[in-house]
Amino acid sequence: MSISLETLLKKALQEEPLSREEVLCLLNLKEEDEKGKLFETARMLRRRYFEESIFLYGFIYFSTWCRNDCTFCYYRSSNELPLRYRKPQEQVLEVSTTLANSGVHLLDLTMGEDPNYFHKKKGVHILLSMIQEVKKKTGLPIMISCGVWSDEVLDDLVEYGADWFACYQETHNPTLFQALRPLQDYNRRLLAKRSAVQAGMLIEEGILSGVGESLEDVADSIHAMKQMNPHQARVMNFVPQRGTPMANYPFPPPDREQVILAVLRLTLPRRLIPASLDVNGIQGLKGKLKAGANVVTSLIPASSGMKGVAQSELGIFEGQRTVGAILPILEELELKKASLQAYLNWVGKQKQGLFH
Ligand code: SAM
Ligand code: MD0
Ligand code: SF4
Repeated sequence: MSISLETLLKKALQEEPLSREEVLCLLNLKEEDEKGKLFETARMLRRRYFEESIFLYGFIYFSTWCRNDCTFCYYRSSNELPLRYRKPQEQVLEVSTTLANSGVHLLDLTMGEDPNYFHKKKGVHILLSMIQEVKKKTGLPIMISCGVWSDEVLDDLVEYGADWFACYQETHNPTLFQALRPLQDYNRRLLAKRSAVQAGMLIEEGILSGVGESLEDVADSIHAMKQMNPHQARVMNFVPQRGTPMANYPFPPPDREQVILAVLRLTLPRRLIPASLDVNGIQGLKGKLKAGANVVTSLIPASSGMKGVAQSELGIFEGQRTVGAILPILEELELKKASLQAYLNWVGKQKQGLFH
């Protein structure tokens, strides 16, 4: 039995759960006007919970060294092309302060699974102290995107000031996961997010689009994310990387990512959904905001010497990944930067929810 798009979107607007078949029907939309209706519904749901307010996340990729060999990532251990760095705490503090002064709501401290921090007890302490100092200096909420850690370290992260734990599954098809993240354990990565919640952190889950997944795989991921109910959920189009086994994969069309993002908004209307500048930079921002995103991520100060992940350079030097550069775009879409207090309230409320 086929169901009309209007009925389906009305159901989503009433926040009735969508079946797998209905999610697939949305993911399959081809006509521009149909996709337009999907995006409009996603925006209505965003407005219901967040009005016109958008949150902004500063991004600090403080070490590009990594022991893993993810096939999609420029910084995989076997890629010899990247010029790698490990920034000293002093510089991390400097960049954090610049970002905080520019008006971001959160600082996302990110690294590869850098053996210097992972393998030695001392390494973990350097990381913990960095978190503590950044928090002390800026007072902003902190997200840690540093790979999979033991439950013991997750507790320490909270103690030293981490508020968020980001760790993307990329796909919820275990076979595809294994191809994307060879030698990493699917369940361990999944369970780390549950442990992070138990430790007292908010969590972010995410998937990649264009890495060989089927639409059924995407529907399964959307279902898995509904079950997990992460505080923030993302999709990012895969950006092919030089020097990697997936270098010749096509760059998926932007609307692939936008449609999945909108379906995520329909599935998790009260959650944060990012529009990352790390996929197609400032040019891609409007489309993602129009599809229902309510966070802009991957803001990087122009002269910081820090890199992005999927787009290690795009728009950074030109200052296109700064608060000042995106404010006019928000205004054009009749959106506005949220107040810091609004963000702190949201995070505080979600944290209270962790213990119920
Ligand atoms: N190293 C940590 C990890 O893997 O969890 C944290 C940082 S990792 C670089 C952050 C995310 O960037 C990955 O989980 C993946 O979703 C995304 N990413 C990496 N390479 C990408 C690419 N080529 N295209 C799109 N997204 C990519
Ligand atoms: C972003 N480049 O938001 C960042 C990164 C990690 N938590 C986030 C993928 O796009
Ligand atoms: Fe390392 Fe993360 Fe890149 Fe994988 S995605 S190679 S874990 S930096």
